[in-house]
Amino acid sequence: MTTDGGAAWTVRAIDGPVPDRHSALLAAPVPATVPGEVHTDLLAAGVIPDPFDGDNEGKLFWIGRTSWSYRTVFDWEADEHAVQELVADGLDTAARITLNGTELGKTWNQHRSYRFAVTGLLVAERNELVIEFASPVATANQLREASGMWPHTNLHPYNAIRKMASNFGWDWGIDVATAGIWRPLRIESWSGVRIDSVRPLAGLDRDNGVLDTRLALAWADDATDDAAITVEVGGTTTEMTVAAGTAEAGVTSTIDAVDRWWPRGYGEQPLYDVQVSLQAGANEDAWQGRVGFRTITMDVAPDEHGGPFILSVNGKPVYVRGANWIPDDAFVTRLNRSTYEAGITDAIDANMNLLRVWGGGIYESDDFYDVCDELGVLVWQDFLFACAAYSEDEPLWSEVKAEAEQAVTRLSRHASLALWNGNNENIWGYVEWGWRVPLAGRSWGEGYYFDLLPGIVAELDPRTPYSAGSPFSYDRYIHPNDERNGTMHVWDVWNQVDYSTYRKYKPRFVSEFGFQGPPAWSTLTSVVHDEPLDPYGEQMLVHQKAHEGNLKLERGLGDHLPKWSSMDDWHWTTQLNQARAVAYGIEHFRSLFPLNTGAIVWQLNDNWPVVSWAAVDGNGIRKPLWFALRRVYADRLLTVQPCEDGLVVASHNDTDVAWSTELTVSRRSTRPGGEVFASEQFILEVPARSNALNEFPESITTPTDATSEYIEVRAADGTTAYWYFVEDTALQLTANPCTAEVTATPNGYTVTVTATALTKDLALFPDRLDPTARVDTCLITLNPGDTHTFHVTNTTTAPTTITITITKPVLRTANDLIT
Ligand code: BMA
Repeated sequence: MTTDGGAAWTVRAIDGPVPDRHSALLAAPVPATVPGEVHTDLLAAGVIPDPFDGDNEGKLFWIGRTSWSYRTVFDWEADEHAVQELVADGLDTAARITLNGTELGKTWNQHRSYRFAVTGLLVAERNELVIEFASPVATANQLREASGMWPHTNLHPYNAIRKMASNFGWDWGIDVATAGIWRPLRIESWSGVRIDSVRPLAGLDRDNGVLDTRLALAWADDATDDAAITVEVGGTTTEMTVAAGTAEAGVTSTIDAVDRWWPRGYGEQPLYDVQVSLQAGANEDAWQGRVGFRTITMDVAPDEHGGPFILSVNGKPVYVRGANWIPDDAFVTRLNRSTYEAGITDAIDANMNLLRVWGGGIYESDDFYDVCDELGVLVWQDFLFACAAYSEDEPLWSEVKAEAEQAVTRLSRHASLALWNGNNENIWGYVEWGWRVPLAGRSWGEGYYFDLLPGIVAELDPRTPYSAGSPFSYDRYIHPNDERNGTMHVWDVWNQVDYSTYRKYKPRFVSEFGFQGPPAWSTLTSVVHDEPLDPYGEQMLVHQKAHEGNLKLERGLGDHLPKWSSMDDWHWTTQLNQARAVAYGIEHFRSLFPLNTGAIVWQLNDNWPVVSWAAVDGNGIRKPLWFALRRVYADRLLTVQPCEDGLVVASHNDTDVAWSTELTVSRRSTRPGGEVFASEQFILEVPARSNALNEFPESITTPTDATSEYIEVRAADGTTAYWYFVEDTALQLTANPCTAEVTATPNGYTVTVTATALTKDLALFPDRLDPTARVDTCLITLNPGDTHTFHVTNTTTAPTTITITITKPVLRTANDLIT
């Protein structure tokens, strides 16, 4: 029934500021890839250099201001079917589609799929399909000029057009404003009836699984045969027949004693194949997908502290340890199942249980949600609105309606889908960012978030909760970013104030907070070639997009770490400060459990090599922040927290098994030898899914000299926590506190470090020697006499070379920033 639309595509420029040296593009097309994008096509054709490199971003702005024409010629062999349609799963963005000279339509929504009738337009043998894309930058500007300005962040009026907002550049994102046929395209030929969409909604009735399979059917004008529909799931087969012309059908299947789907950390992820088949006379169609049986609820009902934000799966509240997810490549057509697996594995290995697909990106491909289903990662899906006011006038309203209906229809089956969220920061923006004056009473998006979108979710995916926005207080008369109610974004830390401010908040749920740091050295230097390298270098600034980013990196040091005096120290200091800042926040939030029910850090990933809030950089290297997240997102976390009377051991046991372990708490010297001034032991008992706050004996919390003493909390099961009475800038740390020994292994080497004095935040950066090398641990604190072994893999660097180079800047400690 499905035929590929064509094999060989080309792309050429139609008009725009094409530089003279590329004027040939106006006349002679270059080969194109479908699905693909014009930037990646020009790159593959050798026309442009890598947009990520150096200062190429600005040099390539002309591409986003140019209109492009994609063309293919394909053979068509007439078949016996009555209907032919051109199906485009995604066009980015302002497109005009013509087949054999007949215009099929014009589109301007990247987030929709389209189906064009082409019956009678196809000819035997040679058919010409042309899709012209108007410049997205010019289109957005024109739309703004025609309809007026709606407030937005960043440079371009991305809110005027339904295209991925961050593709126009963001405070971590390259401005590429690309165009192209970004999702598959094909011709479908059919007769009688076809399955237009399937929504298998999996729910529970006590121990039984109930699958409510909703079908939308499309019928040919001359169809007369009834359709027999069969749904097979979990060993049950359910059949029904519908009369010709029936647009919608529902089939309910029951699976006795179904195995429930759980997020990771709560149980297994059993998935059930669903097979839908349809037979109408001689015509048939089929659909298959997988579902998981579980319930998800969002509880925001007011309590004595304000209003909580609790996601529960199968009735069990989940403490969210999450990260915000942005499109994983500025050129999203380069993403595939294996890149998604790598990204989601980064989340899982850091002990996360939820990813929030942020509203300035895309509805990801099915691969993303399939992997999340399989691995038990909950997905919080934003509708695609971010940091802007959006007109509710036509034609935008109808575009939003169509795209949201399609997205909910496509994604509703996924077991991992935990929440639909109306927008990112737009309610907050309306309340606080000065939009009311420029809007002068015009619409700003409220109708989407409080009316259209919740209506679509209630109709098409009633089993998944809906939230109007993030942040939101679930009460329109309370400030949307109120810490006592619902979700909160903590952004004064990083933008304005020291990270110690995290402890001033008692947020019910933090859905964004974060701190910048540079990518790995090898990632940075693969694209930044300033000589000498400097945070304010020309190419560096291309790779630092945040408003006053460098100033905030510097101010963010507070008195935590000293100011750098070399580029090597800038890099290590800012990476370390990023990791410490975010860890500090999460340790505090978890100590508030059950008042606080989760944290979603901004952001897991990058879409190119850049200085950003990401934990994993654009080349896939895990930054020190990632290792800090792995520690503070562990199932069981021990921290030391200040309280009114001094200090407490705060322990969060986010597992179903009670935590009982012997704790040794000691006050020690930071100096060589690490003299133990006081030490006590007690049994820590933390029930399942609980928090405990234990007081310290006074002998531990009262230092003789605050600048040379620290507290160590060590559990018999190996968990540790540390407390320093002063910041590192005042702490007496020993220079060269450790020695390192290198041993070759089959695919790399190990580095065993032995401490002679307190060694703070030991880190190894093997990418400095070989960009492909990866290391398993980072930010390790060692007492004198302790050893730690780093395992370096994926490198062919000869160990003999390494032996002499395992020193600064490959091996680093906080000590060497202070001493
Ligand atoms: C929040 C996010 C993003 C942004 C981040 C860092 O506002 O929603 O828009 O990238 O802060 O500034």
